[in-house]
Amino acid sequence: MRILIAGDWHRDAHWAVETINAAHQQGIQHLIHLGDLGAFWPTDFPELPGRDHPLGRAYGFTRSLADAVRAAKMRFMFIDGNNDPHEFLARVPRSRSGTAELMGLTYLPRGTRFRLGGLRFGALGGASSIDRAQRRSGVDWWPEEDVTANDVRRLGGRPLDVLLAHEAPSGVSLPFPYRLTPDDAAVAQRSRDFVQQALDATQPRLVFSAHWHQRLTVDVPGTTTVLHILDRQRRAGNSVVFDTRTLTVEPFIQAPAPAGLTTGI
Ligand SMILES: [Mn+2]
Repeated sequence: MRILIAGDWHRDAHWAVETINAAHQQGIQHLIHLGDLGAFWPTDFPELPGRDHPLGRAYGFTRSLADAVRAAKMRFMFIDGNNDPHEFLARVPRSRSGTAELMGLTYLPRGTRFRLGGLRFGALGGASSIDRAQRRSGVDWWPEEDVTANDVRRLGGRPLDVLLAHEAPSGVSLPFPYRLTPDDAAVAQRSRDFVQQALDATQPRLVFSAHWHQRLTVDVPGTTTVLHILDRQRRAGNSVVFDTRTLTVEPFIQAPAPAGLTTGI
């Protein structure tokens, strides 16, 4: 089975629709998104501010995404990043398998385990926003964004083949494209340490991360795990094709969008 893995779309409807359509054209029926998707953002539900689960009344990015996924008959799964509506996602009822089904999209809460293509997957979303000083709590930032010890506990220690995280494990040193204040660096380090703890406990063959807006493939020191970090939207390294049979990870070649493609905004 080939799975498209992507992350950090940041509510970019045009990019989302283009990527989903391109994957569909290439016969890919599964997409896993690594967070900072921005679906179910409060402003996509202007008629029902603060209400629970206003499904079917979404506008903007959430509408465009759900419509594209439905048209492509794709199975679309996502974990949370930092820039995701954590308060809303926490309230959505869970299915028996622990996922949350919303408008044809499947949210994988932190600690969710599932099987796909014969492999054992684990989900561990979350990260800290380095620009949180410019954001407003409950409007475009939620304090639940950071990875916690409880999240790691919920995931548990049984072995995994693939760990899906938004943040990158702390055992890998990254070339940071941003200047972090000491406070921000300390907060980011905590989330990264928790992802590393989950990695050490579950010993996956592969970890997919996002968040740092760069494309990297690196062996995690002291482990047999290979880490793939994906770039943000509108960059060549934003998505990869993961083959569950061969465990290979290939670049996703995305043809330019046809003229007149609607973004649905
Ligand atoms: Mn992020």
